[in-house]
Amino acid sequence: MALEALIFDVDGTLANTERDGHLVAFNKAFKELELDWFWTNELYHKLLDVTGGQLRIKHYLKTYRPDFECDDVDALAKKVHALKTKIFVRLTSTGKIPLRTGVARLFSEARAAGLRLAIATTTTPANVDALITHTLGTDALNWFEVIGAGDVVPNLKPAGDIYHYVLKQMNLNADQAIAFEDSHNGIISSSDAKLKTLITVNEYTKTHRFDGAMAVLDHLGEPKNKPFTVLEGAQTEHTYVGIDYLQELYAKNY
Ligand code: XBP
Ligand code: MG
Repeated sequence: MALEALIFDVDGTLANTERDGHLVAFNKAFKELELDWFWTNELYHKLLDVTGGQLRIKHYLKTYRPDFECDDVDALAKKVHALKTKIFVRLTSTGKIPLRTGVARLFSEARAAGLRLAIATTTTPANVDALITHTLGTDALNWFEVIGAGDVVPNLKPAGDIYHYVLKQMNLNADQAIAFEDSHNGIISSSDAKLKTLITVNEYTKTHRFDGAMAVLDHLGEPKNKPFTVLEGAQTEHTYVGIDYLQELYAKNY
């Protein structure tokens, strides 16, 4: 078998969308709808255990606001979430949600090397389209053979559904691909589909457990001036995630 494809999570992996985008958008939506809710960064860190914006809102109400009176929590969560998505999409066009270190470079190296690319995320499809378009250009949507997002599958991460879906769409076995994730829920999901996973942590996930990861890095690194640090896994001579490093990981792990 040979490495054929790279499958990327979005939130926290391609960009710090949670801190720079989703949290900001949630709070703006609450304000616009005159709800007396405000999520601090500290609270949001905890709320991230629950994936999916609507489920996160409902979890918040149940756990932190049992006093809040509402006849139809599902309808309210849907309404708040729809507005939050609009705000998030708007935010992506301001340039305030940049891609993480090394992401754009890795996409272009992977394309040049003939690797197939895909996305596997639990976020709303409109968010992915907007982020990719505004950071890489409209044409970049075509770089991804499959964009598996949100509700195309019944169960969000940590369930493995979205990775199973993407592999099936690409007609690939797990041992032909590598997954890129940033969180515990993410690697539980990719591992369920038997994918080996490379982790780049962020401020919300640096204390997570990543059992079974090929390596845990602080970021993907850049060749000239920004080497990555290996936080867990075998040390390497490589200083950034390029095709050679991925082939090294692939050979060691599959
Ligand atoms: C991402 C999420 C998402 C986003 C918001 O998890 O948890 O819920 O926070 O997206 P992962 P929506 O990175 O593991 O895919 O509000 O559109 O659901
Ligand atoms: Mg993520």
